Amino acid sequence: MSETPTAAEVAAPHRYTAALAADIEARWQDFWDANGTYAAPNPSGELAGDEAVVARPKKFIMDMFPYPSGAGLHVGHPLGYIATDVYARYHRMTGHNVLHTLGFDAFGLPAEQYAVQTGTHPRVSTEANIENMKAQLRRLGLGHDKRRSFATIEPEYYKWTQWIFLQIFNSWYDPEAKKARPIAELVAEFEGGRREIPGGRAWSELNAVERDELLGGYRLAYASDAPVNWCPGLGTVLANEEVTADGRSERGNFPVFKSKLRQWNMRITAYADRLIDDLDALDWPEAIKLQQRNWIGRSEGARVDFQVDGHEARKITVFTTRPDTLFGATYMVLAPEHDLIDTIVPAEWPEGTKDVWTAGAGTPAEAVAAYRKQAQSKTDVERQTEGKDKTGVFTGAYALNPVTGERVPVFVADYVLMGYGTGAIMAVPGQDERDWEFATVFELPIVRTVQPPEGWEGEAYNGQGPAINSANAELDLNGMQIDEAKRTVIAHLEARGIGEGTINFRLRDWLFSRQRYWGEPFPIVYDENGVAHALPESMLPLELPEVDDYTPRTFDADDADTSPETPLSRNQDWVNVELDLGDGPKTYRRETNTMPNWAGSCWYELRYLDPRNDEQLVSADAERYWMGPREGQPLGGVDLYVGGAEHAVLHLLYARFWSKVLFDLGHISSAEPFHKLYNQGMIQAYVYRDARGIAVPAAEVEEQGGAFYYEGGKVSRLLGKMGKSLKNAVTPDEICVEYGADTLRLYEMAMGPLDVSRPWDTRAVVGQYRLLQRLWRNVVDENTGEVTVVDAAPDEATQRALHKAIDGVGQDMANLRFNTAIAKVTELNNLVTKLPEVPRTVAEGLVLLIAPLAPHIAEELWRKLGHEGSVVHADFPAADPAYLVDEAVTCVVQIKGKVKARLEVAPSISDEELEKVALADPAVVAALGGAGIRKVIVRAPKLVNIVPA
Ligand code: ANZ
Repeated sequence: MSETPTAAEVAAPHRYTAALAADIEARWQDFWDANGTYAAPNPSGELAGDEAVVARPKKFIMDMFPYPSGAGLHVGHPLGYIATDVYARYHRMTGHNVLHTLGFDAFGLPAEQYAVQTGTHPRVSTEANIENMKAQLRRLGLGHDKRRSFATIEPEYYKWTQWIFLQIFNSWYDPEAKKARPIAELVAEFEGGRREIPGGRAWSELNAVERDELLGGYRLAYASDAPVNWCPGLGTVLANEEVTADGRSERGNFPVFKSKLRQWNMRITAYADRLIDDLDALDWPEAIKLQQRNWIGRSEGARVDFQVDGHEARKITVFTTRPDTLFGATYMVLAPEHDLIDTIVPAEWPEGTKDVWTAGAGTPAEAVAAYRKQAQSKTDVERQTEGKDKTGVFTGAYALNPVTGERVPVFVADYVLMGYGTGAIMAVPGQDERDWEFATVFELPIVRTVQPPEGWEGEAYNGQGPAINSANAELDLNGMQIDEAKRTVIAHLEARGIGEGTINFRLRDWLFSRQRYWGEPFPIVYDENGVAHALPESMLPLELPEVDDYTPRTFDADDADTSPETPLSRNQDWVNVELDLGDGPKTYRRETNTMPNWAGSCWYELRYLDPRNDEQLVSADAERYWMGPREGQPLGGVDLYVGGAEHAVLHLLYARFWSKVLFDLGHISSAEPFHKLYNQGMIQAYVYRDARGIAVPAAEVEEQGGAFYYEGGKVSRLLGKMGKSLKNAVTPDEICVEYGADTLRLYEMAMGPLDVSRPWDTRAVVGQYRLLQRLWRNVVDENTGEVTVVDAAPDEATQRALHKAIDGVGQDMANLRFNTAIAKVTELNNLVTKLPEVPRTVAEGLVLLIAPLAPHIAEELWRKLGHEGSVVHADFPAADPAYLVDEAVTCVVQIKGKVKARLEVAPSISDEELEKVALADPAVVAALGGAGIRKVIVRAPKLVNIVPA
């Protein structure tokens, strides 16, 4: 935009231009801030407000809050923010109390990595990024209640993240009550002898360490030495959800290894059933529900114990979904990480060992050790890939099949994963494809236990059919179909105490510690015995200490034999702390891991409700009002949550889990955080690459005759993501300068259905700018700036067009169809442009319809039209149903081919109805003169032909 006015601007000084838009937008943004236009009142407390507004139905409309990246926003980011804003504005205008705000998810790796590169403290860079992003967002005219905004790095916020951690740490899941309960109640049950302690000892006989271990097996947050995903390249461990399908870190793309490290976990698996079942009550895209169900992965089956031959006290427990195939279990497999291996491996290869079983090793121990080493470097996915040659070694041990009594060899093989079921399987090559491949390579017996169809040969059969080869003296499955055979076997095993029906989940507990600086410190200290203690609430927040060196210790990305070193551990002054936790002052060691960056986003919706409360994480009143259960939302939750589909199993699963724990413990009334979820599409952009495949700046590419050139060289063009690294980012700031925020908002909403990805095209933005220019001209004289509307009533056709638009736009907005809403507004606006004079009611209707989409120009015009208040709280117009019925059409009534009457009828009239109306018409009655009727031919709605008798 040039500073000097163009000829057109001189000719028409009051035209809607970018300069005028900038002026209007800045003024109204200031007005909104000064007047708290978007402040949503709570029913009580610090944010209490107008009772009449509180009495309205509520709408809590939320975006997935952003990570304040140093790159700032490109035009792809605000797509969802604009959509929720339009939706929120529409609901304000239709009589709702609307809570809409936005905070910042500000802990996380990028700030830390940037800090490592530049030496800037992560807080400093993060706060600067937040300021930058706030300015960018303000420019878009988003109607946020800014009193409710916060960043997760603020100690006043993470105090409550830590507090929730302690709630989780101090509770256990009671499978009978099917809910979390305080750990103190469990201790009381142990103490009072109402609950048996495994091993049969009394609570009073246990020392502190034993008690801690016992309770650790119940707590919903617990430390354990399980194998975890260790990423030497990042210097931290990662949750399963943060590891890609090919076994690398989602962030940074480094290799990830299974390594045994003592880490904090969240017992999310206790909630597996409820996390699946409660999906039914949620209004979420089916695809996301399915992803969650698959991720949780509920499988019904059985656990079966196999006695290890020659080891009275040792048994191998397997999980199987096909207990009916037990007679066909001809060998067993343990995962390479399985604990039992070392205890069952004999010194020598036993008699009968085949050469292919030993991998050429001299002893079973050597074979197993070498095989384990090799397996460690493979990812779970590589290990499970179908069609891969099956590998493994014999452990030298045998187990006894509990129904055939046969000795079956026990192998170690990496196609069995430690993290699933029991980490051990009974192998049934007759029915399982993987086992068939393995049995073939290792020359193991194959026994079919389900009758395959005729001609089925050379491969496993996993279809339906009657059981065969499945009988002993006490149990006969032969002839049974699979389901009946399963039930029968399970009953048989349960009666003998060697197995039971069980449900297994793919979901693992959530690994909750990270070896990073930039995260929430754990409110945990350890005593001299290594027993973990919760810090008392009065010591929260436990602030992240200032350190000189917050660099995480990273390692050679491929070196699995490393272990993490936390930045906080280098700070001994902070680590060692004298505390009185009730038994006198003692020295404790602080936990030096930090929480994963998911922690802050697990509960932020609750804090929006009551952001400055330092007594409670949220007041009961505010929580019940905004989130509580109601009709159609039996589990409560946010009314609309918009964000990308990439969060299907991370954030959305974790947040649901935390909600359920808080709900169980009575802190909140909503068992689900997000009632309605909507995934917006992505804004894509063209990526131009040179001959080497390197992205070149998209803005500098020129098109000539259908080909693309950069600095004279030909480049290729493909649709891809928008972003700095692909050199194709367009910022909202540039578009605001060129056209104004209202145009940008309209363009983003007009690009297509909200849930569909769409390519950005800067050249097309001007179309929406022209819409606003025409709207402006329909109300304001471009030369004088005077309002030109007249008080005359609109004609019938305009009235119909207006009410049709009102009806359609309202429905579209209520259903997030903003692109079609804009099409309807455009159509009406174009029609109004052709009127000789614009009636006030039509102009006002147009302004109100566009107000949620283009709020600044709507405010300006509303004010110019003489209204005192803000258009934000004006009523959205209501359509008059009288104008919605279609216009009448003329029907010709003939008698013997001669026109006798013309009738005005509805276009949708039926043949029967039309015939009745025609025969009752006075002109027709007169023309018939009492003659009878032989025949009536009806072609609704246009023609009735009567043939008299
Ligand atoms: C015997 C059997 C016979 C099996 C048969 C399948 C078919 P889902 O449905 O995914 O739960 N399995 C159990 N634990 C395993 C582990 N840690 N790593 C790899 N495989 C494992 O699959 C459960 C089935 O996968 C189990 O049932 C077991 O093989 C295998 F005709 O047992 B089955």
